[in-house]
Amino acid sequence: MRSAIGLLAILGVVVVVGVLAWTAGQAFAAEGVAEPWQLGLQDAVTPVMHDITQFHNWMLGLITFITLFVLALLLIVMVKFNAKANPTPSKTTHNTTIEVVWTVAPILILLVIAIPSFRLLYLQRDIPQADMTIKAIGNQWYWSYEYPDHDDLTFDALMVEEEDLKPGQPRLLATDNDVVVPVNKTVRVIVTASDVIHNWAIPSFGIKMDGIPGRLNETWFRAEKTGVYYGQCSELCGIRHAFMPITVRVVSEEDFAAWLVDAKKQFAGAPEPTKVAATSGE
Ligand SMILES: [Cu+2]
Repeated sequence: MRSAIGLLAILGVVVVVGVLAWTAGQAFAAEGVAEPWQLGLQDAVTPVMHDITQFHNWMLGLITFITLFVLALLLIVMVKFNAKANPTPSKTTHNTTIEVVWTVAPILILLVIAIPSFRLLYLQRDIPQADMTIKAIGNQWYWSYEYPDHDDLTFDALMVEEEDLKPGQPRLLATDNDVVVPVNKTVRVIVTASDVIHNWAIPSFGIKMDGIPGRLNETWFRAEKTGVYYGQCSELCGIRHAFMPITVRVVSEEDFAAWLVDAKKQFAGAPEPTKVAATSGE
């Protein structure tokens, strides 16, 4: 009986945590940045992240249901069929109906998980007709950005050190130069790296893409709301891995045009973008 109570307590905690995460997911989520003690995912601002959130909530519900169902079965077994309550156990070894059910039911459960899961995967992988492209290059330990559609505008984004933070800038997340993109435009992101593997990740966009030296990876987003959204390098890349954040500022189309004019002037003296070595034919 004591072990039964222990098991019950553990399962109780699992259920409580699950239910808390389920109900509190939206209530605690801040925009573009995680809050202390936040439960659940950050607010979605792209179509992909909306689907990820939906899929996550649906899976959490399903898992909670399965956990409760198994808990109920265990309790029935412990109470009804222990040695005291059931001293002469039945010798039954087969029951065709139950065997069919416990084979078919898991197959159906896997199917209803697989279908939305693959749909989500295709949504992420099939990059729609892009309005513009940006290239993110991971370096130890900062990000470089190129805007190939806007005169190859190029700049670096380094973390703002704690003593230099301006009001409103979150610690370890703000950068000196932000990636600026227009709202409601499909942005293709090409991700690569110059030294080791990095990862360009923004939770509220539902993006997490490896930047691999010598390779170009592609992803996309369409931000539906103006605002500032933060992310971090998500591939362990060396001693300052935790200090190469990503700041994306989503602005109106007019503000984007104005920023472009300024940025082209500000970064005019920046060095030429890193070119992949070409075969010279010599
Ligand atoms: Cu990195």
